[in-house]
Amino acid sequence: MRNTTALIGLACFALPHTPLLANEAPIEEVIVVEKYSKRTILLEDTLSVSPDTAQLLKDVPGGNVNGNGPLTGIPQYRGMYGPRIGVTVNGAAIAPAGPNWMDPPLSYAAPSQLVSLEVYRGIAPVSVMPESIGGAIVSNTKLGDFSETDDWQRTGRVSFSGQTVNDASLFGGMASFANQSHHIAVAAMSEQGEDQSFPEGKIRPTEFDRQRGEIAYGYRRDAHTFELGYTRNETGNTGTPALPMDIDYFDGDLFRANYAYAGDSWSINTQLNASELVHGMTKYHLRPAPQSPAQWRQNTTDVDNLGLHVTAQRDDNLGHWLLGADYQQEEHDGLIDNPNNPMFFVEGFNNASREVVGVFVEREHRLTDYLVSEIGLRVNHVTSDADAVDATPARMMPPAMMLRDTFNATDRKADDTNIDATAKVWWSQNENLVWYAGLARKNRSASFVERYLWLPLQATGRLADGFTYTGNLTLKPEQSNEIEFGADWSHKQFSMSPRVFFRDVDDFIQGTPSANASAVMMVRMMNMANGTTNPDPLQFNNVDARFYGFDLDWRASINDQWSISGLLNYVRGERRDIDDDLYRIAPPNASIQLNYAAQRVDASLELVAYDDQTHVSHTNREAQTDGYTLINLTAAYQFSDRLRLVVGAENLLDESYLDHLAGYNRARNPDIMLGSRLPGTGRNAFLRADIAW
Ligand SMILES: [Cu+2]
Repeated sequence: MRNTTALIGLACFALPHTPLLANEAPIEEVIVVEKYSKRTILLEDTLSVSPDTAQLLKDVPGGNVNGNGPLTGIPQYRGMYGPRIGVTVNGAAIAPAGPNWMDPPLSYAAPSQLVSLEVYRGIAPVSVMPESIGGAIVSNTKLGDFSETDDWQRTGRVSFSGQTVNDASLFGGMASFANQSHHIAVAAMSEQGEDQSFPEGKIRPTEFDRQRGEIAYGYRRDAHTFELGYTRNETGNTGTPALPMDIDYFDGDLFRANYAYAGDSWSINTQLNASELVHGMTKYHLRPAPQSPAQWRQNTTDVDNLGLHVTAQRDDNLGHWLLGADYQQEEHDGLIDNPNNPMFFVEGFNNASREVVGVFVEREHRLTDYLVSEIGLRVNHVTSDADAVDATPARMMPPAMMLRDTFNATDRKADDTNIDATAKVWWSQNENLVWYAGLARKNRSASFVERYLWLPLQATGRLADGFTYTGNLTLKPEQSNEIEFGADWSHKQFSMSPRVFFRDVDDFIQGTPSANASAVMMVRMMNMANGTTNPDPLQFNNVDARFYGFDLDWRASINDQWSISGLLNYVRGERRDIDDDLYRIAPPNASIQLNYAAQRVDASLELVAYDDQTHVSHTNREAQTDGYTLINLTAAYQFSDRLRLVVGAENLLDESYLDHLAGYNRARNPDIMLGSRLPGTGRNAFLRADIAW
């Protein structure tokens, strides 16, 4: 079993503590690319109780999270978020069922279920996944593993946790039976919480409710391994106060099948996945309903995902070749209606589909004992299509009729061929210092929302800026050209990994004031009919953007028990075609942790500081925020091999603050004005017990 020292200091990420040239290691192993190119978070070792896996990204340099609700954290990495960040869950790239990403891909990896989270530092290799222009996150559920003998072995674990800020509780457990050839595991999880508190009241609605079950089977013979897995996800009433509706349900069935062959110099990895996700959301069941019954709305959506990822790796004396191909398909439907009016309907998306076929080759090559390179090339063919749409407004209001008829009369098929290339190099100057440089050109084609949203709606696939949007059938792919530099410096007692990056994105897809007269007129007519004051709509268009900044993590050990570690993040996102900043970019921030780790005890005191965000988007009418400082405290005690208790407090001083990435309040609430930025949560005390056998 895991022992306390493995939990060293609550450091959730694996920093390169050890000197690069271990005495016993042959000189060939001087540079282990894996060590520098990503950060791995083992959730088993983290002491968090958040139900939202994305929150853990704050422990990674460059990482942050855009929060739209308690289960709806959207990863942000170096200023990019949404579909620009590639995410896989057990090998699957999941297109969310919610057109507003109420179920971001990472929400299908629940933190209570023993997940490992690998966050690529900077430029992600082309082999990891297609279209990951902003970065890549790979998560895998850990449900035990094969043992080394023929005898069956049993392992298991249950976790309980509770927290005070929202009276949330969680129960999770897993059991695994394995010998050297077979491996069976089952896992289940149930969690719920009430509305979150902040110093001036409650954030409504932020209740949540989620159940999940998982079963996996693995078979191993010689060099061959087969695995099958199935996950059932049921999310119930869950608030998303930054969005116009709340979650009624998410029902998901996720299947996966893997085959791996590990030969002497060849290895093959095949991952097949399919999922069916069904979703309902409303404007009236969790938040105060609109006064007029005519304005009640519910939206039911679904997506079918199918994916295949195949790689073959050949190792040689100087590195390895990686060849591969992948396929991703998603197909979406969405229907808005009103339970008070059976006549009313809006087909938001009808069979909107997107397909990516990719082939790639990657070479990791040791040029000298001190110089290693990784070169990658990928070609993606992206096609998308959508069927004709209809809606009651389009039968009654001329501008909606015009939008529908134009959409239906246009060729909606789109097809792009995108070529990505990456080149990275690591140079070990001495045993304590490795220099790094990376260069990449990557592309992303428009998402189905950006392309096929035909009526001005607040369905933006992540933005939550309060604007209505329409899509654009003629969007060109985004093309990102990036360069990054850094160093990994590690001494016995001190290590530090800084990176600077600079990225120009041509044809960046961004909402700009709509030039479509019908869309503008439609929004104005709806304002008159409903007494609302929605601004004129935006339309997704190609603009030019730039991202730059730096980030680093560091650690210093004071003695065997005490250490200090920290993060520092700075990113800017700007438009290049006009004088404006990009929307919803993390403010400069830093954290410092004082860690204590002894035989049975782990404790940490953390100081998190966010600066003002004054670089805001005028196009998206984004409000500035002030900086703030939070103090968090955690302690874990290992009673025995079987039992560990964790206690902690987040926002210990009950600081009142505004999280720049939290979005704006869209639900009527006596404690928070409509349209004002959502506050951060107040003091949260938590307790967690892990029992393992
Ligand atoms: Cu939704």
